[in-house]
Amino acid sequence: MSRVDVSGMLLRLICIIAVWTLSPVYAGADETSRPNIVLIMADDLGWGDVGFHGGKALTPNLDRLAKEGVELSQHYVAPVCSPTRTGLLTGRYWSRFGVTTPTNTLAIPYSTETLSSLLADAGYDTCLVGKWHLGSLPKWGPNHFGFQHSYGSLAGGVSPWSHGYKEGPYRPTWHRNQTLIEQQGHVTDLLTAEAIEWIGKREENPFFLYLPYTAVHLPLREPDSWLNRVPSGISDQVERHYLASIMHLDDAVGQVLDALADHQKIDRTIVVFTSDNGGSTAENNDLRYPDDGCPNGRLPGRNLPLRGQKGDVYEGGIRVPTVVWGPHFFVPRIESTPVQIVDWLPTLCHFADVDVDLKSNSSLDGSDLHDLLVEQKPLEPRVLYTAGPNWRSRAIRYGRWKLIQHKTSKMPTSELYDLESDPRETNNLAGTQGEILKQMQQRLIDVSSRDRESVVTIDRETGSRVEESKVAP
Ligand SMILES: [Ca+2]
Repeated sequence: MSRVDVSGMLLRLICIIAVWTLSPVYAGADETSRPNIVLIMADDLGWGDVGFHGGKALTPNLDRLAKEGVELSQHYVAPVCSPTRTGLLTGRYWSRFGVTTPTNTLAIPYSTETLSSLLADAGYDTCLVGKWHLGSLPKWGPNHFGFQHSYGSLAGGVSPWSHGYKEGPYRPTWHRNQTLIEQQGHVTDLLTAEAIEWIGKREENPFFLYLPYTAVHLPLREPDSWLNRVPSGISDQVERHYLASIMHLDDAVGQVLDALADHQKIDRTIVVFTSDNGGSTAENNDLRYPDDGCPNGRLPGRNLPLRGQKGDVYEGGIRVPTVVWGPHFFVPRIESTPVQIVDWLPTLCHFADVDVDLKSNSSLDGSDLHDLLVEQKPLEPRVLYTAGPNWRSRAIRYGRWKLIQHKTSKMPTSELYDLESDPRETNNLAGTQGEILKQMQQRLIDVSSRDRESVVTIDRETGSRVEESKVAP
């Protein structure tokens, strides 16, 4: 054997040992290894609000997840609430359902396969604790979409102590299994207690717990026990409640992790933490919500160094702090491949050994991130598409490039950014990169061609569902 052969063999041996020692123990999905899935979603938590991105609030539990897990440093969602939740549960762009704004009527057809229904059909125990916002009446609730147990707000954010939605037909919204209920307590504590109780009742079946908190959405009023932990140098009352709300949420995440450990479930569990859109600077004491004595003033949602905020298709509106954690599944690292909320359905189904057959199921928009997350295998180049509120702005990401197209009363206007060199979107290259602009505009036309293909039509007078139709975009 030549010297070259020997050194080649040695090199291969070293590589094999390195891969073997660095790889997690996860060895594919079989009946005994199908993981539990806990997907925690914050509401309006901005890129820069968390401790691991330099936020002012201490978030030791989220920081721990980021340190021990895979931080997805370019994870995109919709700029507002219901669209992100539509994308998460269907694996399809919210625009396919015509959903681009927060919506209180039924958002997706009953017949839609969802992450929850797919996992339930595969033998998972399924549960939603938190904010639904894909149909705010009990008849449109989460139990119709594969959740065996549900609890929380059928509508959007709620007042923290009286748990009501905005004035109008959707105000009574606090429910358990689509029956309206009344309870005492702070919304974050109630959701955490229900989640922990449900985890405690699990036996051998793998489970899917979807835990979308209402924190840190307005209106905020935190208990003294959390306000007292905010540094005294911060005097603005809304900021104090905002930071307390983040710490309260962080503590809730820690309690859920503790419950998983206490019940010997944590080794088999994958935890995903994300937010539904960027941070907000809206007025906290929105008078349309029940008066819970919330302080007046604007929220200090922090998306820095990214541009824009909730509602925008700029990075600050759609790029949110996201971690996937599971020491038995993933090697800790920062993964900067651009990924999107629609990817979780195919990805988590892969972990759960549920075949969604991406190749034949052309309606799905998400990609399977399993091999990226577990083996660090690169994804194929692809377009990520974001339709903003009321279609006023739409954006696509392809590789380093981002196109934003605004709909105006006169001419559509375009912005083009090179996110690799300009992640803050300060230098619009639409005027100087004509060829790239043309290619990106064509990609936007292509990806948006299936928009509105699964729209639920609601009779505005009766509020009843008329049809679930396929209409031309
Ligand atoms: Ca939100």
